[in-house]
Amino acid sequence: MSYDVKELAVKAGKTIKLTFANPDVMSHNILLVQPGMADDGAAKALAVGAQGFDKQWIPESADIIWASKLLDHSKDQVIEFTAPEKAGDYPYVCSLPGHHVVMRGVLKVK
Ligand SMILES: [Cu+2]
Repeated sequence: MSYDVKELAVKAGKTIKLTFANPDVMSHNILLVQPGMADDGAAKALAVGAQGFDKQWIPESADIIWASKLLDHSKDQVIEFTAPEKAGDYPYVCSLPGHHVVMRGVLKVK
């Protein structure tokens, strides 16, 4: 249970195309959040509680820059986004309960 890519580097403001594929038997997602907000995002996701799977474990939060769908085994999603204009380390995390502890990485914006 982890992302095979734990660090990505991109230039600020560039258009990025990212393919997120899930070869695992469990479902996973990926959320890009503001610097330092990985644990907060995961905590907010946990608070979604019983509605978790309906909401794909994506909480409402201004700190979430984008989120993938909840991907089942062997599914993938192409995510196109504009890299943040502000340089920094932007964490990405899986918001399913408990996953964020090990399922996380960093998008380095330079
Ligand atoms: Cu996960």
